[in-house]
Amino acid sequence: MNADQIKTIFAKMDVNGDGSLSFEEITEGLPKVGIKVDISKIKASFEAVDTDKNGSLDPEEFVSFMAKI
Ligand SMILES: [Ca+2]
Ligand SMILES: [Ca+2]
Repeated sequence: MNADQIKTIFAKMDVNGDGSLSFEEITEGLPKVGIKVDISKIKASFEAVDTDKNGSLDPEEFVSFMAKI
């Protein structure tokens, strides 16, 4: 998956348009882009890449997230 594809997925999943992805947006959004969700795995990856611990993923954190799942 390249940077453009990840950017497109990010925009699709950012339902409230605040420029970051909450845990809910991730769990609800991944199935929509054809990615199977395993909640425990997603939660672990989410926490691992949320480096500023603000409970949501900015585009940069999301790139790390996509590399993990
Ligand atoms: Ca959002
Ligand atoms: Ca964050």
